[in-house]
Amino acid sequence: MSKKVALITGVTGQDGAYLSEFLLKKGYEVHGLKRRSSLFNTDRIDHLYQDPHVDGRNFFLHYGDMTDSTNLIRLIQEIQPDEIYNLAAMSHVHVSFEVPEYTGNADGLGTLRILDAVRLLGLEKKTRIYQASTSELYGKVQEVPQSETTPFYPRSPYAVAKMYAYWITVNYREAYNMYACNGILFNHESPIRGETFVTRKITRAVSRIALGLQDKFFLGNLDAQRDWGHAKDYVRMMWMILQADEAEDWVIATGKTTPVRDFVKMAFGELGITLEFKGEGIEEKAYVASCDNAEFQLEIGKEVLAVDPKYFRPTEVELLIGDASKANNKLGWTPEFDLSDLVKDMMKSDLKLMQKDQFLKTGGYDTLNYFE
Ligand code: NDP
Ligand code: GDR
Repeated sequence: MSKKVALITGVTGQDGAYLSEFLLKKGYEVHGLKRRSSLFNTDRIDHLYQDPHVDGRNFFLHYGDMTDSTNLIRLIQEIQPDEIYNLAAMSHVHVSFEVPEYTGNADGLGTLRILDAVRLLGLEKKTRIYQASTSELYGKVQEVPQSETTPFYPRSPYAVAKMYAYWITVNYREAYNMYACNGILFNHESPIRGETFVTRKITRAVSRIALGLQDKFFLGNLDAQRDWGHAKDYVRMMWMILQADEAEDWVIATGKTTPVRDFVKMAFGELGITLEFKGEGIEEKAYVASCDNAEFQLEIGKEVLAVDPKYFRPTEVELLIGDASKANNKLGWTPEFDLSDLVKDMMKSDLKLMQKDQFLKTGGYDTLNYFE
């Protein structure tokens, strides 16, 4: 049997990297769409790179952009994928308030461009499409836990763009009998999560504070509650969705929710540090209450966290908790990682990364000034 061919948009992102690894292990030929940027943007997939001069490659990168239809049509024509995983997006909810039109173009219309390219090229019967939908669609709380039947109420330009993407995927499935599915994924994180999402911002800052590289850090809404899973479990489900007999839409979540504040406590807890939170709203702060680890010289009573309203969003999504029983019952999906495994994995990796920074600092190699 010939190899299956997959195209992953957003291959340089967190999920793109894990999914590439997963599909390569399954024997796929994997093609990834990456943007041209003035700095290298392939850190997460550099370990998968294969020398173009060597025969038998199964991982290929192509320049492209979700805002460029001609590029997408040409690539899909050349690649003739059996499966497309549409993961590319301007994925930061807060930033989408700053760049709403671009977000609509890349995240909303970008999805249409993929679907329509498949239709134009007559690949409706060959190519299966996975659309990276999101729990942000639920937005303002209508019911908990949120499932495939919960009504949507998007609360950001990002979520509104993703709502267009969700429905255009359903529409193309119904109108043209295409195999196109939405995975409505709740937040999923990992050691390679983007540094400006809250979990990674926390694990990086906690590691730096413990090592004395930073004094304190600032967050926004500490009360927001998220259903956090591990990206490794979630990319497995993306693949399972496209192997199902019927094209359908699926919620993927752990079914447990946790406030941002508790994630902070868990991250410090990994290093044997406990915190005391005092004050309310924008006055809330966290102080070191105890430190059981002799490796870290943290003074008891030291302020390590404060709230900065600049991280508040104009409209917030307060509570997300997903009900993945459909995926569980029909596809047999259950997550292997729980939140404490996730925090452990992220803290282990960020502590190591920051120890490397500390080492460079001690050696005097941390400040290379190109402009001297
Ligand atoms: P990341 O932000 O880590 O990755 C996004 C990817 O999209 C990057 O490869 C980025 O490229 C690429 N990209 C952005 N804009 C464009 C564009 N205009 N053209 C081509 N590529 C573009 O996101 P995640 O991996 O975390 O998420 C993957 C997808 O799943 C996204 O669509 C996200 O919205 C969605 N999602 C994520 C969830 C999560 O918790 N992680 C939950 C639910 C949905 P570059 O590296 O150059 O920036
Ligand atoms: P989210 O993730 O908006 O859920 O979108 P993010 O980690 O950015 O925020 C989660 C919650 O934490 C609160 N928060 C902060 N967030 C950030 N980024 N920075 C802070 O300093 C901070 N302080 C508090 C936020 O207000 C929010 O309530 C992610 C993305 O991956 C989307 O692409 C994806 O669709 C959804 O998850 C599911």
